[in-house]
Amino acid sequence: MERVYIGLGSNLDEPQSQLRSALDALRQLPETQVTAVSAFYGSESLSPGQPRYTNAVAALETGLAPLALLDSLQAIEAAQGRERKERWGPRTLDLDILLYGDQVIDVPRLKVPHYHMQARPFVLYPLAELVPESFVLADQRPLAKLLADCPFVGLERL
Ligand code: J1D
Repeated sequence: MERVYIGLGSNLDEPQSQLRSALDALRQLPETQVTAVSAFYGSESLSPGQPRYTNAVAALETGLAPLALLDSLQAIEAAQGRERKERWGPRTLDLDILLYGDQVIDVPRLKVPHYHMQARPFVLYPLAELVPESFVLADQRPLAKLLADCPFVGLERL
């Protein structure tokens, strides 16, 4: 079993309900337990002109291999009506693998630690709720350093 952190995001069709449904779906995955969930956070979209996002982070213990887990997450996104029209467009549900145990993964479909997480307060602050203060990412970056470089600006704890 590996400890995995999943980033959840939504800015369409009642985002908080989308996140709750996604958490229920994560709880149904085989060989998987959801062990902790952060608070939900509201923030403006990084891409202008979109509705506000709701984001959270969940901790999982899973026996699913990384790409099997990614397949499962994409199936949950599809089931909740995500349309992949625009890469950075509004979304009913976005599920990202932030961290997968202490593995560093760099294949075309999957980059772990997630390649945008260091610049995203709506990922780092909920993650910080679930890990010890001394937490170090698989690529050896201390979470405290990433937090210091990414101020808690524009985040609303819901
Ligand atoms: C694709 O990336 C998938 O097809 C995967 O194959 C691949 N991928 C690579 N590594 C992955 C990993 N570790 N986990 C999951 N998929 C991985 C997915 S993708 C990636 N898209 C780019 C995004 C989606 N989010 C947004 O665009 N503002 C706020 N406040 N909150 C948000 O959540 N999200 C945004 C934007 C619009 C930038 N602004 C936001 C938020 O990053 O192509 O979806």
